[in-house]
Amino acid sequence: MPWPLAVQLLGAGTVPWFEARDPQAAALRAATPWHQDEAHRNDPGTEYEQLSIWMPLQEATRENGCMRYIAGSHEGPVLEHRSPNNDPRITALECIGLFAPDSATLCPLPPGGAALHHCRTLHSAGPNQSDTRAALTFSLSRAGASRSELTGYPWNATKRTAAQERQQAWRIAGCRGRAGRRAASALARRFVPSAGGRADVA
Ligand SMILES: O=C(O)CCC(=O)C(=O)O
Repeated sequence: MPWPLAVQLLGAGTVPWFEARDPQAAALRAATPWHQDEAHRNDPGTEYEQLSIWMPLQEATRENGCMRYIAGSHEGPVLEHRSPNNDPRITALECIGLFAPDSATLCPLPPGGAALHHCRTLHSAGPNQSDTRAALTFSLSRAGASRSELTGYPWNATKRTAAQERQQAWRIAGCRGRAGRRAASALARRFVPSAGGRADVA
């Protein structure tokens, strides 16, 4: 369902970008910081056409942290962001650019409802003061035009999240694996079977 909807809005070539579950259970009462999803993009050189579909798994109210949006912000630039508490291990970003949080539109939703936002829409979710709160986010993106002058957002250069560490470890392991395979086939080339079937050094 989210995919055809996103294709209608963004056009052909729209593909799933990420899915997330936002639990914000009772133990996690803090608000989701104000941010623009595009600030998370770390694939420089292209324009972004991305939208997110946020679906609460129960009624979303002010008390359990419904979404809130700054109307019209999708038409502006990506404002400055940083890692919350300046901690690069945190995946979230918070907007530290100039905007008026007091002008936010709250978006309570009934069960089964959904809210859509563009990747430049400034948004946040209020703190959860209830004992249940869960939501799903489906984010979809269309390949934007190539623009070499778009060099990426500086706050992403210093991120060191657990996911990035895992990816890095996986890449290193992958390289070792390839290097290992190259070494193995080089060795295999040096050992050619002799007429008697015994492997000899060539
Ligand atoms: O559910 C939340 O707390 C925030 C979700 C969000 O920021 C998003 O879907 O982009």
